[in-house]
Amino acid sequence: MPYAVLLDLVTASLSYFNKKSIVRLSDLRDFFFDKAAVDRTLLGGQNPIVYEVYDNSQPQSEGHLNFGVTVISPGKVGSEYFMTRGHYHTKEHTSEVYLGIEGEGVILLQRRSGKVACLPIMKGRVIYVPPSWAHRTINTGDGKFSFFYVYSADAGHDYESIRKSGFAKLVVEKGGKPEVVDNPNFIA
Ligand code: S6P
Ligand code: ZN
Repeated sequence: MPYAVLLDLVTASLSYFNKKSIVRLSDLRDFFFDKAAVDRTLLGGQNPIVYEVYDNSQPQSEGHLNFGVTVISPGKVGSEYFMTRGHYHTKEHTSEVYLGIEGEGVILLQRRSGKVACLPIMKGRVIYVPPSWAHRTINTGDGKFSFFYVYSADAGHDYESIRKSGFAKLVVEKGGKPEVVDNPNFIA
């Protein structure tokens, strides 16, 4: 059935969602560059929430759209800002739209050829993620970074390619500012 939800554009909260995911530092060990820094934090007894996803998940079939809000906490692992795992869609011809709601961040995009793009996201900015581009979002600010997304419900998520090869670029803090640098561990 058709339905409506409210998206609070100040608090970035949805009045309704049917799936909530909480992703902690321990879930992201393979994705951050500085694994020793991840281990130090975990061994110190801390396992912070890096991001949460509030999803309106539809039947996983062609024609449906999933939509929701992702909230990334502020923080860093070594010099690398808190971020999502990032993924290609399993159905590579599917695309996605992001809308910035709160805070500051960037979206890192990458094709399998190694071609990359990096676009800032802030309140009101709409980003189009075309087919075949992997995407990862990164919180480069001091507060929460939240955005709305919508994508094909049957897209699927290929996290393994990113787990193995990483992104060609890292977003790190240098001299108090975000900088996009080459990832020495990237496997083309
Ligand atoms: C799904 C869409 C977002 C992300 C979310 C978390 O296609 O791009 O909902 O799932 O931002 O990122 P990730 O990479 O851990 O799925
Ligand atoms: Zn996606």
